[in-house]
Amino acid sequence: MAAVTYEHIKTCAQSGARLGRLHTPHGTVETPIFMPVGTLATVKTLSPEELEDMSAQIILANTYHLWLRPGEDIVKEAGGLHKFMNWDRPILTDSGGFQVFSLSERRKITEEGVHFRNHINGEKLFLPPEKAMQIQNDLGPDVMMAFDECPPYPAEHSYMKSSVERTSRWAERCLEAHARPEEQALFGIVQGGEYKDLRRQSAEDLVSMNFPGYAIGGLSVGEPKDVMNEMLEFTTPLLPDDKPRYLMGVGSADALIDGAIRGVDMFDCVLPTRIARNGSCMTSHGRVTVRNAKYARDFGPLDENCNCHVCRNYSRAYIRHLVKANETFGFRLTSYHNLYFLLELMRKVRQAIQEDRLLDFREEFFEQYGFNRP
Ligand code: PRF
Ligand code: ZN
Repeated sequence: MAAVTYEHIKTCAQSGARLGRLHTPHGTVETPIFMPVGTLATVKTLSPEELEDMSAQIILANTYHLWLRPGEDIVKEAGGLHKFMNWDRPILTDSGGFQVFSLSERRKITEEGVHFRNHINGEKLFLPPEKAMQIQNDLGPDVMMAFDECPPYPAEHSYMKSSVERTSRWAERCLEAHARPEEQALFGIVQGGEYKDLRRQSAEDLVSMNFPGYAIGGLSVGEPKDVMNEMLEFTTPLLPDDKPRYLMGVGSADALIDGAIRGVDMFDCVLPTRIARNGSCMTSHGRVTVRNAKYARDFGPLDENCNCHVCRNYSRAYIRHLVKANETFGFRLTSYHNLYFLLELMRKVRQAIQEDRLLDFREEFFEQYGFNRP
């Protein structure tokens, strides 16, 4: 029995979006789902108890960061990530490839793996696919990710082709090196940038390797929204219906809805927690930048349509004051609200799929959010 299985419940008759469940060793996740990012085994500013309180079902952590500190050996000795951080719901870890590319300078990609410098102390490091698997086996998440290359946008077709082929060879090496397929699922990552022929090649290569789930990588890297939607529309039908699909690094409200409509089941992004630390809040009427002077005497909630603990108890004026004074509590409040907002959005998306009305929901949501304004 595979460590993680996907149960398809129904397809939305109006939009084609999928409603399902992901069964993992740490419980079941309802899909489509948004996964809060806890890079260093903490979702910045929030406790696991608060995450449970807002009904977070699965969180993400990063191989690269936990390898550098505290080191996967320490996490393993603690009994794995779940015990180490006191979170007993599902965890997914990203493989480190993307983080190496986005954080470190002077990296060199070879067939063997990636040579780069530690972004904290400049020390020389080497990360091959086998090491990314060993680290993730030691960290012990429910879902681990294959080691891939996510080239920058735009990239030449010729470069992208050799990159996709290398990512397929690395995927084989990941499967080979994975020590605990009975306890941890390993997902493959489709690349290919904006090139349909390469997306097809990548998807076919990976599907032939029979992963228990597939991610779509290499999107949301600076391409226009239409390109991302077109690539999703092209790629998801190439993936098996009985396996979960995960769109990596996407977390804006509009992209979550548009991704679900194109058959995506899982999403993650630092966006809600990152913008929270600038005092930016996601609301049913679009972004609210609470630092703005116009909220100085606004004693209403961040979002009058939000039922979160923050919106029920704290005002825009108070949160603005805390954020402007750089008080930690302010960032906790904005982070809590933003994650609650996206988790609640996904709950509404699942309900709309259940009721075969996700396109109607999209219209209503976008109208209020401000996307449809001329
Ligand atoms: N690959 C991996 N992690 C990722 C990405 C990817 O392509 C992206 C792209 N948006 C985010 N995170 N391994
Ligand atoms: Zn709220």
